[in-house]
Amino acid sequence: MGLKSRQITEFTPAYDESTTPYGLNQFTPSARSLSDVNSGFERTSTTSFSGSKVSIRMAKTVFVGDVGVGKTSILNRFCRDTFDDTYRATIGVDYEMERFWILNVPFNLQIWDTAGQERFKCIAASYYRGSNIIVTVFDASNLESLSTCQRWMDDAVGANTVVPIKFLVATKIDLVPQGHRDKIHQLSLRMANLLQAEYWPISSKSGENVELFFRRMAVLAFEIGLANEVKEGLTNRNAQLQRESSIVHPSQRDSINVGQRTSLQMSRCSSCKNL
Ligand SMILES: Nc1nc2c(ncn2[C@@H]2O[C@H](COP(=O)(O)OP(=O)(O)OP(=O)(O)O)[C@@H](O)[C@H]2O)c(=O)[nH]1
Ligand SMILES: [Mg+2]
Repeated sequence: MGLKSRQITEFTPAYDESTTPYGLNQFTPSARSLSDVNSGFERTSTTSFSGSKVSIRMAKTVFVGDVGVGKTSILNRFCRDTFDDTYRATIGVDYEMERFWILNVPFNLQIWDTAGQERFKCIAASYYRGSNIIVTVFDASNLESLSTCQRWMDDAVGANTVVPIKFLVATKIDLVPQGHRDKIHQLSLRMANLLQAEYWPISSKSGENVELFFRRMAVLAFEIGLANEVKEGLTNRNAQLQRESSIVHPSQRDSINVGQRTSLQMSRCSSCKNL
């Protein structure tokens, strides 16, 4: 569990707004009105939301990528603000939960950190399902790990029925000499474009861009989740309306059978008054 809750009041933009597939760069009116509903809520407890007007929104995030590229280190930097030079392989999967407050609305980022080692592939892959976000990570100082990103992304996305939000993260950028960074960005952006993913260069060692990247994940997942809720609401409402209009009411049946009794055609029985 993360150490602190995080307030987000400003929408976090993409690292490179000209190339991201997710053009959102400000909160939508739906998010703002949700915020208004929650504004009177006391944020003193992290658990007592049931029965109140606040419901916790959540996104499942899965980190994938080659062995040793730096997935666990990203989480250690963000969740605990620590960095360790010693490599300790992840065994199967690890789990973290981070709580954000986005415009006064509680939002949980559920994070699954999978092992890059081939022998854990099966276990790790069993956690891909139901993801809202897939983060494919590569080591910016080892471009071989960039070439496998498509396979990691395809495997993780393929386990889902709805395409998750996709990120491509170049980590360890502290190891890339300044003069080479542009070249790395160009290659990474090309891959991000191929994967239809948003690109972020970060360093867990220096902390560069780590906080911004997580905030970006949270606001995008929050907004896209909200848009889906609205869409589902509309779809359910349309289906309900369709069901209602396809019900042939006894009084309407009469009017169809006895076509000449036009006076009956608009008549309804007493139980329909409120329809
Ligand atoms: N210089 C530098 N080293 C890093 C960075 N991120 C990770 N490392 C180092 O890279 C090694 C591997 O990092 P991990 O985070 O354990 O890699 P992983 O992707 O989780 O590896 P698996 O769990 O085996 O899949 C460790 O020795 C880290 O200290 C970074 O941003 N900069
Ligand atoms: Mg790891």
